[in-house]
Amino acid sequence: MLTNKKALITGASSGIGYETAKLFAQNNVNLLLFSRNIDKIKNDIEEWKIKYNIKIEAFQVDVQNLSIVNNVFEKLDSYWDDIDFLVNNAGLALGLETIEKQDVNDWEIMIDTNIKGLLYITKKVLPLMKKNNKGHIINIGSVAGVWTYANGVVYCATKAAVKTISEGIRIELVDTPIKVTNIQPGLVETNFSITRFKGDNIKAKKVYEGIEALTAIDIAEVILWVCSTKPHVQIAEVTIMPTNQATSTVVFRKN
Ligand code: 8X3
Repeated sequence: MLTNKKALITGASSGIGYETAKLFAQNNVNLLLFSRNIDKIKNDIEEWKIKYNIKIEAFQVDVQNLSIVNNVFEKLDSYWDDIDFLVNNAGLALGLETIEKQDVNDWEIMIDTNIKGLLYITKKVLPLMKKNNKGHIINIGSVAGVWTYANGVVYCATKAAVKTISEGIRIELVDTPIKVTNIQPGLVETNFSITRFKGDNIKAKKVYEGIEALTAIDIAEVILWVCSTKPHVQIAEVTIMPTNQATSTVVFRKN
């Protein structure tokens, strides 16, 4: 069903971004992949190209950096002028501390990546989608954007911004065939917490203790589904949590 479609995925070398790239490849979607660590998946890329007979181009891009974003779009092959799916996945949480204890530099990185980076990429792709009168933007938000929690206030604020930006773009595009979806996952066991705790694996593991967390594949499957709906069907938001999670902080853990 998605054969010959074209997708741009940011943050494509790990977690939800990687699994979405892999699942899209398996569904014969041509891929434009951005990541800060794109070399990490260069073997996968070569394998997917051959196995699924698709075009893949990958670039080292830090979405926080506007000139890098502008440069990569300048040198892109015109093949990518009609992207069908933009998956704005690049994002991260840094630290779990009160506002007064949090590192300001961590705030800058979260705001620059999760909000500004998403906007920079969207600003480049949206005019092409409008010109072609087709497309679908899939933003990766979070339950953190729905239910604020202590010690993660700035991260929560960035994901609330993703929700607002998704809503706003959806309003601006109401008279077009372009869809906007905000995916809001809860506990997903990826390197998310390892990044948040700056490599402290023990702290990171604790986040997923006593609960069967979601996997990045679970989220990739939802992304594939929202991308597979009929042209008149727009999935606006998906909030997806493990069965034993009810809000960002209400979690039942088995001992
Ligand atoms: C990730 C989920 O609950 O750790 O966005 O904020 S949570």
